[in-house]
Amino acid sequence: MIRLFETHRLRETQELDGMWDLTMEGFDRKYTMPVPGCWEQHPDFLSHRGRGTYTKKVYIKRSSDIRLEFKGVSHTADVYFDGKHVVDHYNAFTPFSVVVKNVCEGEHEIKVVADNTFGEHSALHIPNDYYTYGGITRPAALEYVNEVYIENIRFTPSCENGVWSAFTEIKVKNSSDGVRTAELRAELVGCCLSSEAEIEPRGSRIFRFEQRFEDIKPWTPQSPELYYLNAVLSENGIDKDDLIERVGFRTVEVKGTDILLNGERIYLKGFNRHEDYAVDGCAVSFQHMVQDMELMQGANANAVRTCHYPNDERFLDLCDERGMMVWEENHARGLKLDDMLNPNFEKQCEDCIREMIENHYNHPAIVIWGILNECAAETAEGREMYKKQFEQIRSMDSSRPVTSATCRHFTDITLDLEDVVSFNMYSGWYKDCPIDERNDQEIEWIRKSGGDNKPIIVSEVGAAAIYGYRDRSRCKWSEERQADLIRENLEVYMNDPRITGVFIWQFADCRVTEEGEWFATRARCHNNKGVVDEYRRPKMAYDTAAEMLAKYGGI
Ligand code: ADA
Repeated sequence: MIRLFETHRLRETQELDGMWDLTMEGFDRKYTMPVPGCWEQHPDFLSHRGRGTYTKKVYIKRSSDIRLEFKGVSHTADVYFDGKHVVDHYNAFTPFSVVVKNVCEGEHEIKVVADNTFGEHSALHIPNDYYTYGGITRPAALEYVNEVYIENIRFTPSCENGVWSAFTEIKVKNSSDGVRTAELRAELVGCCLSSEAEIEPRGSRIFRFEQRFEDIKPWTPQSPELYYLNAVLSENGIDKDDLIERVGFRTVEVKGTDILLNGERIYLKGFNRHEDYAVDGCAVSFQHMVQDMELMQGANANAVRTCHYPNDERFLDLCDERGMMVWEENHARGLKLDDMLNPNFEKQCEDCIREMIENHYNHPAIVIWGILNECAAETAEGREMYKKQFEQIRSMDSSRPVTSATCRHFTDITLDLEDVVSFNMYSGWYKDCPIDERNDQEIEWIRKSGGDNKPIIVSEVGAAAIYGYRDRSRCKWSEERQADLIRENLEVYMNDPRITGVFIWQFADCRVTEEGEWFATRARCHNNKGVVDEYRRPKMAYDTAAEMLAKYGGI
């Protein structure tokens, strides 16, 4: 399952989930492996870092151009079709696709070489406080595409004096060598659009439409109304391709120190969530995504932060349906300046941001974009990279605010660049200090350092506990102390009118890499700050979080 709704009725799609053959460099036997999935679920590869070659035979039932789409391969993919290299991609967390021209009817082979090794070739996947798995970790599909086809749809809603409008951009690609005339029609909420245009050989054209809508229902966390935008492309009056998008009517803006959704102040309260589940690794199954949603909403969360990378679209679809607001961010965690000066860093970040926004733009649940969690924001060179990435996001999407979670307290020199200031704070865990005093110092510094008159979010707050470790001394690492610290911190942050959101670190325990010496402070080679463990077994802190998130904070 690629998405939670059908994206095509006309274009034929064949999902590539199922068993693929796998050979692993350094291993002399053949394996079969489930896709989507991590190779770490196999007993021979529990902690394997290397290059695995997946192959699958596919039968193409009629000659056609074939579009291959991968929603995520961890962390680098080299893809071959009948032995010919057709595309490569870096980053486990963003989709990529390729069109293979003129494929004849019959049996063909798709080969994917997945690489999860660390080194200079990988500036973002590095030894870290989360695990980089290996494999074809998100769904994949094969599509029969016409030479002229719909590449994507961007939907931008707006509201003026209570009247909703939308700006719809439909990008059509002509992969043939001749000029083609594309006839396009689209339907949304009973309103029909149509247009016709010539497209140059191997070129593309964006069809732009502006519309007003009378009786639509807006998307809100309490009432997440969704609508289908159905685009069909014809040539000479014959329907040849289609694309269905699911959209919501909502606006997000920053006004002084508030974040407004449809003109109303919102208070974001919820969890940081890694895509990691005990036996699934990062290839979290759909039913486990639903379980996570039930548990987070069951704890009165109205928001989730996709720490620290773009998420699986099925989870974002679920957020759209459940009214769970999302802070989605590009892939980066705790990179020092040396890491950011890796020659691959800037392009790998730029590609990740582009792919994140191109693919996730239409999700109404995403209300804010984040970048560069706890990276070198205290340095002049780092500031230039933050500036460039905020500019890239704003050039692609002016409909959402931008932020970055900092831990460079009192030294961060990027607060003036963002729309919303966010900071990570572990008062009582890493530092025993009075929470309220430390909070006052932080906000006073923010206001004097470029963050004046901006919304403030506490993007991380929490403590660790080993599931099942109970201790009446309430010492650190006990479930009792984790619950105490979450209560004490949220009492301060959720009662502070200067703060417009709080994300608990973190929803569930997640695996971390042994490399990079994380083992020393991460018992079990896990980040144990979840309010549930990696099997989603609630700790005492789960109930404390639920109580606090219900008690305080806006909607
Ligand atoms: C940082 C970081 C998180 C996690 C957390 C922790 O704030 O952003 O990814 O590492 O610290 O558990 O200490």
